[in-house]
Amino acid sequence: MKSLLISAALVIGLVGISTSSAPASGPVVVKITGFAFSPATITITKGETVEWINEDDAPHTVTSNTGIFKSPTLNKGQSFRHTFATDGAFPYYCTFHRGMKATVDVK
Ligand SMILES: [Cu+2]
Repeated sequence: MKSLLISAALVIGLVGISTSSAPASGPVVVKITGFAFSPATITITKGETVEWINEDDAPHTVTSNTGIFKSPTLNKGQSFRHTFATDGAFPYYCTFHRGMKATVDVK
């Protein structure tokens, strides 16, 4: 009985966290596929979160040209998120494949 109460408390706690921190619309997804970011240019609203998902067999990174975000190495199926708090254009690339370039425009 005691463990049941603890489990219930944990579930309520998790629900509380997810409803208070998750934006209503969820992250904007950019896929990494075929050695490219897709779509390469996205426009989002300030405060939104972008989630990059690597669908390639090769490892990639999501690395800001100006250092404001920097993912670890993403293997197939792994993802990385960044929330953009200020407006502007944020170019980024993959450290393993310098030809992989893309931009997040925040309005
Ligand atoms: Cu890459």
